[in-house]
Amino acid sequence: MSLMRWFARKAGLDIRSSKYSYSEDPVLGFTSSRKQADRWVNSTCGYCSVGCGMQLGVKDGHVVSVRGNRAHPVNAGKLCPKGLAEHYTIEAEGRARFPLLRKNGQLERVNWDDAIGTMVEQFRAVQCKYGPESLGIISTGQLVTEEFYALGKLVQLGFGTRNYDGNTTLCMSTAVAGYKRSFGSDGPPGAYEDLEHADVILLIGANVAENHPILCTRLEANQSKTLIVVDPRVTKTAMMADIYLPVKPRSDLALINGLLRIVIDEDLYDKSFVASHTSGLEDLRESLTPYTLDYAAQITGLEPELIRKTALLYANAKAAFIGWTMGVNHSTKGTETVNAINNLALITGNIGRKGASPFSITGQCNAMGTRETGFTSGIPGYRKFESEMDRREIARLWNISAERIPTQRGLAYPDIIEGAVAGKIRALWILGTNPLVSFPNIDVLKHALGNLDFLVVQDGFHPTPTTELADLVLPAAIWGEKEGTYTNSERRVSKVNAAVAPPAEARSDFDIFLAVAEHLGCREELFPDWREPRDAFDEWRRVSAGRLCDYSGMTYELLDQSCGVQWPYPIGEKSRATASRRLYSNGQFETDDGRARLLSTRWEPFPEQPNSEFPLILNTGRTVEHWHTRTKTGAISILQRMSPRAWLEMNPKDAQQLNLQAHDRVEVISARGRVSKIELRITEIVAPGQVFLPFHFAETNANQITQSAFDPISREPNYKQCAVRVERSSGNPA
Ligand SMILES: Nc1nc2c(c(=O)[nH]1)N[C@H]1C(S)=C(S)[C@@H](COP(=O)(O)OP(=O)(O)OC[C@H]3O[C@@H](n4cnc5c(=O)[nH]c(N)nc54)[C@H](O)[C@@H]3O)O[C@H]1N2
Ligand SMILES: Nc1nc2c(c(=O)[nH]1)N[C@H]1C(S)=C(S)[C@@H](COP(=O)(O)OP(=O)(O)OC[C@H]3O[C@@H](n4cnc5c(=O)[nH]c(N)nc54)[C@H](O)[C@@H]3O)O[C@H]1N2
Ligand code: SF4
Ligand SMILES: [Mo]
Repeated sequence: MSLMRWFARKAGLDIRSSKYSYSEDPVLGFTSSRKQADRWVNSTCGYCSVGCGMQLGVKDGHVVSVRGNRAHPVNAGKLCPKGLAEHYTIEAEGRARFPLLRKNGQLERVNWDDAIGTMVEQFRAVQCKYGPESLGIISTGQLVTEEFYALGKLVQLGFGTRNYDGNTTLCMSTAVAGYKRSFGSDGPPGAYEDLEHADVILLIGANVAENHPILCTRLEANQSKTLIVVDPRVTKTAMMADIYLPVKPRSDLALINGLLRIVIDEDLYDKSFVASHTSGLEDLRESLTPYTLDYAAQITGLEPELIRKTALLYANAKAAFIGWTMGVNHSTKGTETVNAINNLALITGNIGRKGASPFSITGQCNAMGTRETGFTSGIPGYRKFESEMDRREIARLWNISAERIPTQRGLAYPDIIEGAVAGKIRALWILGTNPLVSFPNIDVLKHALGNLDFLVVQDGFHPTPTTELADLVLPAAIWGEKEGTYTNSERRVSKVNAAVAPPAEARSDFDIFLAVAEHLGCREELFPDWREPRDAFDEWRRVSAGRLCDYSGMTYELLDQSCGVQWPYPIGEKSRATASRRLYSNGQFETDDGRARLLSTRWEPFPEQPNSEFPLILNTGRTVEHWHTRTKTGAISILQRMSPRAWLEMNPKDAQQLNLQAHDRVEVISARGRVSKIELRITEIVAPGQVFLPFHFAETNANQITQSAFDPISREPNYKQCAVRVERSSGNPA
């Protein structure tokens, strides 16, 4: 049975028909006639970065159903369980409806004018007293691109602080840093279509079957591929593999360096590509000296023959694709691992061609949008803070003095939190993220937030663990209630449209930013004549013109008609709007000399190795039914029923040694804290010595026990390994 059918059966849904309907609505008990929409609004899914096209069915001012858009090139009408139930988020319980200000310890309703007036007054007071950079902003990958573009200008030019980052640093910053180092710019080079054309597909630390389910349909469509999956856990994706490599945790860098050495030693590399389009081969070759087959086998725990077979398959492929996600990024060696992946693609010439690409599979629906237009770790349009030319160019486009553009980035997310602990960050604006569940080692975060003079949280839901701590809660419109664009993992820009108005007094983030700018007195300067997202999009088209992420040829109308267009799409582009586009097809990279860099990397053991007190390695991650901190999916009963609570996966050998039985309630304890009363699943999905806990559940929060260890280059947390022990909970029947 195909994975999609398996999901559908589990969810009781018919995914084959784009006009699927529940015979009986499993949540509300509607009959299908009650769900028959009067009109359909085209949009794009607001969960993951696959970016499926969908249509929202509206009846009497309510979104009563969704269906996949058959005309959309990404998903051709299919949706995964979260997408199929997405309309329930709009009227879910717990939507934020009114601005709330803390008075005498209680959050009380205020009007918008008072809310934003207070916010601006408090932020300004803190900045006057402690300096402009005492204000921090932590944003997200889940707004529309137009909002990201507006927010960057508002923060850097309006508030004048560089200490601005997002939850993307918990997620994709490693891929971004890796791309910049290897290719001179951010930007995933390939296209989804490559999954159908590659003859070898290597997936490293990417569980697409749970987390990017609609990409599995591409894998299934490619009958002649060899699929190789690298993951310490036998995931649903691993179960689809032709070759499964059960690596020891965080040994990927040793594996890839081992593969690189075989390819070079056995003369299997693409000499002409390397000579014409790369630099650094000799240093790379030298750095690989330690990575003999035996050494790689010892570090990874894999059979030497399996490693060699993988190297030969990859190097001899006509077109090879390497996809990776959080198994790589969530690591203090993440950026180096991405560079090693890029090295492997480069020396075999597997980039810029049909089927051939190194490819970070993005996480959130619009993490790409903030990477392109955001003003956090770079200047909009993949411009660099360090480049005087870039600063001058953007200043000219914005008609401001170049001195106002920072010459280097401010603090990254974990450093903003550290700054608050140290009393340097005194006010914080958190939007579209729920760090009280998602940030590692959350006791540090709680300490940081407790130190603040003023905390603003802007979210579509309230209460959440984070809004509950706010001094001011700003209620935001969510997906289905606002207009703009998302960019998916393959750089496809798709339109997002409003089907209904936000609840009560909630406003779109875009409108909130304009109102804040108005109070700050910089609206006319930063957002001249802006009324709606389209105005931001039109300015962004001009600002991106000539850059790698060139939008200048796109219009809202074109995006609506063609169901999404991949960038670069410069003005006057001749090819079909929907054609697949790849980066670096001409062998020209974004570095000064136009060559991609082959970079030396070094494997190291992960921080916090298991020891006698904490003998097990904790891995954390996701399940198909839930989205992150469950503000949305926790409120949708069909998804909640399929996956109601957290569980801990443990190998039968460890369970036997600890005298634990299936379904026992257990405690998971690290040097930082404990998570209590988790249901035990005894399964060979995890190897002996390792356990796995999903991080979706605030009640049993995995980040109570994860550690504060960050990649030195990208600042991304090492979420995937820390040392723990497991005990039976008290009061549990033995
Ligand atoms: N259903 C669902 N889908 C989602 C999301 C969601 O919350 N729910 N979130 C979205 C977001 S923002 C993201 S970033 C993506 C994340 O998508 P994924 O990266 O696929 O998600 P994870 O489950 O966090 O981790 C992936 C895999 O990394 C493996 N791993 C752990 N340690 C190692 C290691 O040392 N080496 C290797 N090779 N693998 C390792 C884990 O066992 C796990 O199977 O999903 C997106 N899609
Ligand atoms: N242990 C462990 N921790 C992890 C991970 C892991 O694998 N293991 N994964 C990490 C990764 S990759 C990620 S991406 C993060 C995700 O972590 P978070 O970003 O904290 O997770 P979400 O639940 O997606 O939070 C998004 C918030 O935005 C709100 N929201 C939704 N739409 C809108 C909108 O349009 N406007 C506004 N203003 N708000 C909106 C939602 O209600 C929600 O509260 O978690 C990280 N944490
Ligand atoms: S695969 Fe991702 S984009 Fe597609 S329906 Fe599922 S959650 Fe939405
Ligand atoms: Mo993510």
